[in-house]
Amino acid sequence: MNKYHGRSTTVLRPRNTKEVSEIVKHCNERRIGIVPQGGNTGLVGGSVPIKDELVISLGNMTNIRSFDDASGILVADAGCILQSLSDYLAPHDHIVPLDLGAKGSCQIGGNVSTNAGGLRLLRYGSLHGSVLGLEVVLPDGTILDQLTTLRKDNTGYDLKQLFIGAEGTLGIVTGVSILAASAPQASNNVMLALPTFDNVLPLYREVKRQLSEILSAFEFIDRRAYDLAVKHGQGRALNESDVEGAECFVLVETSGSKREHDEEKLNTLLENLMEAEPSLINTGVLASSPAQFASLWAIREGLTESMSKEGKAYKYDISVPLHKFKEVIDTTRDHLQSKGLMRDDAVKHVVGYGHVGDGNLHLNVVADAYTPEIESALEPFVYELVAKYKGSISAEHGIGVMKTHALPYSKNAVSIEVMKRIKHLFDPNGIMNPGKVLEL
Ligand code: 2HG
Ligand code: ZN
Repeated sequence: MNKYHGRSTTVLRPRNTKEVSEIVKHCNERRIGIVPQGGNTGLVGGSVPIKDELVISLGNMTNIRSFDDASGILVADAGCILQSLSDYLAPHDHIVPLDLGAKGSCQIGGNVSTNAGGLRLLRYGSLHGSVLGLEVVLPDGTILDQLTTLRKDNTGYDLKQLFIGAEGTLGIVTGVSILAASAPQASNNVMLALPTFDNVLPLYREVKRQLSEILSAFEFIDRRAYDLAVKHGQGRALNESDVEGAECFVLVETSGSKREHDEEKLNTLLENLMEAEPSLINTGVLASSPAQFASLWAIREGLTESMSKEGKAYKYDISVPLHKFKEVIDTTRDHLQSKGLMRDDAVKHVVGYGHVGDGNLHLNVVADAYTPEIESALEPFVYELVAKYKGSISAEHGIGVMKTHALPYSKNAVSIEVMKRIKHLFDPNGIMNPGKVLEL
């Protein structure tokens, strides 16, 4: 993000849980603040020190502890890179039930700690469901071993859930037990160009109805976001004639167990969509080869990088009702215009993309530079808009340091008070990722 900067002098890279425990115990006794760090791909500054905290990087802990190909249960060190886990599971016909654009560098411990959502949550659900157990070093150095490999374990408080999405404020996740999914035998995708945003919802209904159990992703990209991805060379652009007049795009993925069956369903879907009066889509580009499948995904997965290449991106990762996606983007743009901030390219673009199936919009405001004027025009404006629609100010990226002040837009006072009590119970000295999730 190039937005958050601390003044740490020290990074430690422990090789095993015992070393993490010893470091944390030492820090707790001396009241030294700690920032646990995975792949450092977060977007809200959760893994970046605020002051002079000690950074504990998990990157040296990369052992796969066990995998059972009958149950699909994988147990791995927190520092395993998501892509390496996928590569490990591939010959065993399994996949990690989580997929992100950052898969080449994000780590499973960070994914769990931030409760990362990603591109296939629609199909495989959230980590609150697929994580079966965790090993965590608590802020006093105690190792909490909850690394169970049981599908069912209904024995009182489910402690692991507290650490999923705690962003390292309650302890450091050092090991993860996760339920891998069977690898689909056939995957396909299609990029649909839509004449108007109003068609997204009816399209989603239709796609769900017709593709049913093989639908694995339904991603929304608005026109400006698509154009920026193309400009910055992400994936191969669709033909000019195919995208002419399109207001937005939807990338649909299917994952099933029989190619002919899935292809038949997809082709029938496309025919029905084209024949409908009025047609819900301008056109659909169906991947005809693994290379094209990857290229269509590259457009979607490359959006974040395109925003960064284009300028400084203010990112609002919000949950709002699906039919409000466009309104949120347009209202924000109008607001910045009325403040005179779209003049001289101070703000260059206001774009939206996201996970329709999860009601999660990524509103990106790309500016020439991060400035106090733009920030004060955006906040609390965007958060008030989200609160008005009873949405969430963070659908999947977490709170980090970016949104601690905005927590009350999504959580009531009683909830925040309970969160503070939990934080105090685990970390009475406040050494664990201080200033993240909850304000200092
Ligand atoms: C995505 O869905 C990520 O691509 C990043 O959550 C979102 O760049 C963003 O704002
Ligand atoms: Zn996302």
